[in-house]
Amino acid sequence: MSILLFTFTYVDTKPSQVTWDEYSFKINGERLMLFSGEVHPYRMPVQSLHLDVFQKIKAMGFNAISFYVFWGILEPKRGEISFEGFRDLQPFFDAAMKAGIYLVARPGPYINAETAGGGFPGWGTYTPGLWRTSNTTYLDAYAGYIEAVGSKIAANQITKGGPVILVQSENEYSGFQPPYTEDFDYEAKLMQSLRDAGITVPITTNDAWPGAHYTSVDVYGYDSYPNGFDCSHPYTWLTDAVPEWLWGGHEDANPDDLNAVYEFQGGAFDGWGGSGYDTCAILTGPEFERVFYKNQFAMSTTYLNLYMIFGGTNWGGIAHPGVYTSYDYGSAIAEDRTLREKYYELKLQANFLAVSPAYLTTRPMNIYSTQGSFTGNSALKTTQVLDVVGNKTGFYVVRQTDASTNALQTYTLQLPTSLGTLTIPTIGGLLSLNGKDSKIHVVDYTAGSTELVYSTGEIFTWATIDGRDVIVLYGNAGELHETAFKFSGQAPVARVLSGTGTIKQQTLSGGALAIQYTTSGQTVFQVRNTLVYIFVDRTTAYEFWVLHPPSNGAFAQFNTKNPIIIKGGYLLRSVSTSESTLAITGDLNSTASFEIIAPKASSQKVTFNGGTLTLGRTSYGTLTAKRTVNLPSVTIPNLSTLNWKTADSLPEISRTYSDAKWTVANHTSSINPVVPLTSAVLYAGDYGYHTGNILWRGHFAATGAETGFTVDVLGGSAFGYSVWLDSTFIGSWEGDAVHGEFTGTFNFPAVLAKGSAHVLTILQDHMGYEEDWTAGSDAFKTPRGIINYSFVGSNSTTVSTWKVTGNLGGESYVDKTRGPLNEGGLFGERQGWHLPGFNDAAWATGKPTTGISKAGVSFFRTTFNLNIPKGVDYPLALVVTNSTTNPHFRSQLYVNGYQFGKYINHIGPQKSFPVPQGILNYNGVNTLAVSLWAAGAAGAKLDSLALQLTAKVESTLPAVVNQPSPAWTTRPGAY
Ligand code: IPT
Repeated sequence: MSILLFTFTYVDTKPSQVTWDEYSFKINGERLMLFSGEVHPYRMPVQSLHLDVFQKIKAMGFNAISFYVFWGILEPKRGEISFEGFRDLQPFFDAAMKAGIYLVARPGPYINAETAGGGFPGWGTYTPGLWRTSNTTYLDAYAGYIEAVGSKIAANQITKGGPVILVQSENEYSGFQPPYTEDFDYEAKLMQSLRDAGITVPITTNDAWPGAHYTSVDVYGYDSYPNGFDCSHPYTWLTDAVPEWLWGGHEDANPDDLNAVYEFQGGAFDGWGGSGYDTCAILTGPEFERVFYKNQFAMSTTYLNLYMIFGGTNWGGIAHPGVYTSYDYGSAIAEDRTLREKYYELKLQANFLAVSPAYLTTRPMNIYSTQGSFTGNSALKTTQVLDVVGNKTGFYVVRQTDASTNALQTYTLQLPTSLGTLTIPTIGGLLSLNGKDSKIHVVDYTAGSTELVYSTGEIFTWATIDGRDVIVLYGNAGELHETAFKFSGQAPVARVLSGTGTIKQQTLSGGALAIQYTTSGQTVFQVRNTLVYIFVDRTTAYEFWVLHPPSNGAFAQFNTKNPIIIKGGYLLRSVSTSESTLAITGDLNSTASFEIIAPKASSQKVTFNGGTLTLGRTSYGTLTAKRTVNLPSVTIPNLSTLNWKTADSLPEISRTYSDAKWTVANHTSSINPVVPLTSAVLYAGDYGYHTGNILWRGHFAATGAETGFTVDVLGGSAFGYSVWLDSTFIGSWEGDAVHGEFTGTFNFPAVLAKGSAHVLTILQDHMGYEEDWTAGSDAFKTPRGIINYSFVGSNSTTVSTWKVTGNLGGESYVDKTRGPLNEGGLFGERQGWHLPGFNDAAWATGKPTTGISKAGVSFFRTTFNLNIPKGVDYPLALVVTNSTTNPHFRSQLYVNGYQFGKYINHIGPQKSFPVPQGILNYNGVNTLAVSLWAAGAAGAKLDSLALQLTAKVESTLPAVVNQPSPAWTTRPGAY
């Protein structure tokens, strides 16, 4: 008898490149603060611009980018997955490698993200079985997608020499529609699908709050949006908005992992009829960043992802009904890729954490005992965050108890230090904290060979350059601060080398020199020969950059060693050194005065964007240089004087129009959770039309008794519809910001002859499918179409045939380059009139600012040239003005075939539609097409339409390659 011996060896397949413990992630064994920003590849279709955005994120001191993948655009027809055109993810991965920034991939399958269907494909709306559960119909539905996208992500993992370090499973699997609850089977199966696709890096998930859902992932974490989304009250903060409870939530959910925040509010979305993204940028402005992000640092957060850092654009049909074309999000990097003040504030925080390794092994020591502690002032809360591994350094995060107050508080700090408990400032006076502000004061903090006993002035960065420690400290203008450093031997004396600031100094018993200063402008002082302090006010601190020359090898751009500190410039992207030359690249929007702190040997010569700088030297040895900005003037075409052509885009209402090629809407049942009320199912999605405008035609024979038509149409918030009886317009629901569904009654103009044949034509807007935030709700299946209808005055009238059309081809969409959501069902779109190269010679002359004089839809086309020189970044936007005289119309703006604007005149708020370079051809001809749907009998026009520069920046923007924009070709079978 033989005995079979099985030896089970546990093979740890988890890669050594990404590990973690209760404090932080480690990459290649090294702890790091992962400071990350959210970017969505599909919201920036110009793939060559990813690198620009990534370099900007990296220049802030961030080291990671988190991104969603939108299933619905990759698999618009079940089983046909395409990465064509802007959908190819490889340029996104490659840009991250070039910028030297890690990626966190979030492929869903559910993503939310204010994206149509929350990322689910349109065909999901007629696929049976509950989605976001372990129902096999759903598991089967996503299998192909996860396999395809998973393997693309897998090929770009850090283990394969790529930038991907983490992969998220699901998204906010946190809320469940009763009777459904968290489906552990689904959770396990989805993770397995990701593993099967080749994902080996740690799998994460983002609970909507620390509610301990889906804790079976490797590194659980949570989301937080403490200031909410009401951008119309941008100065209103909740009084208790600063949430200490998140720490306890984290400790309950996953005490063995770091405190990871996979989404923290970086802005806010804005909906139809909203107040606009400038207000969202105020709601989540620099004050918000200081208070709320520092509160996360008070809870030892070592993975922090800001949603969004660059929002981009809901071009085509990307949006769900809750948002409009812009997805600017009020983010640090605006939709036109310019930098908001928020960006510069983040740069201060990210750089501090990047040079504070002691932070990576901290614990908050006094959660819920923060009020009044260390300051004796109950109007303040101070969290003590101690390095419990190094057992030396402390971080004291001070903020207002009432987060919403604007009142200034003064205080002293009683802090335990290596020199005993000190009352700071030790030289007298008081510290102060503005309303809506927060500071991190450090204790026993190491900066090179310098030991700071404490510093109330916040640290921007420090570096040891040529054997000398340079520390950059900052505070609000006019604030009193104190910083003390240890010395041994004879007490040194600090002396001011430059600047208008004065200092007071005093030695402390135990061997420390305390220096008191007021932050304003820039002042430099020196202690012995080895220590240079630069103290600046906040806005001066904004001007500083810390850059690292690339090292060698595959991950050269990820280098964090050999920092070079440079003051000046709108944006500094990179430094490199070769022999004795330091090469800086960056962008300017005004003349720059640089101050460069770099090793002497490698900065004998300094170039900026390739041109040699004339160098000066400060008394304390740093380099100075001036560089005038070069902002060439350009001519932007005046759209109102161009030759415009126009054609009717609603021939469907003419007597001679044939709908023979339309889809017959003849289904008698639907799996849709919204149970059909009509005998023929009139949900556009059930017939494969999932985006843009939808047209319905109902053929009926009159009884002679009908006096009108009542119809209940569902399209999503801000949708509208118009109804024609034969060729006669009988009315519209023009839409408002609130209604996603509306029942309207439309009177017939005259009695219809008994037995006469008629057709009702209904044009409706489809605002995108709803999200599916609550798992088990199947809310994304909410149909778009006709929910119910009846004839007024005649119960017996029946529609003999309903027909429907949306975009040409439906799920077998025509334009594989611009993707499945770019075109809707307007006649002009089905014909390809929005595309470059369409021959409009036979069209009439007519401008969108002349418009149309009746209800209906018109198309307008023109072309123009641009000639914008290289070396600048001059973003452009199509700008409309708001009309009050002809209020009810909807327009779509197409640039070189890409739909980059959906304007609803009477709902708003968006009037400026940024169109990125690469969609716009900056050196050649461009085609602009405009659709205009007038919902009232009087017609409508655009009051104005202009192409405008939104900024002028001299730039080392990486070369922009125009996104392919295939020209019109015959569309076989177009109707
Ligand atoms: C959180 C989602 O995860 C994200 O996809 C996005 O929708 C974001 O919100 C808001 O912009 S959901 C959270 C606000 C409950």
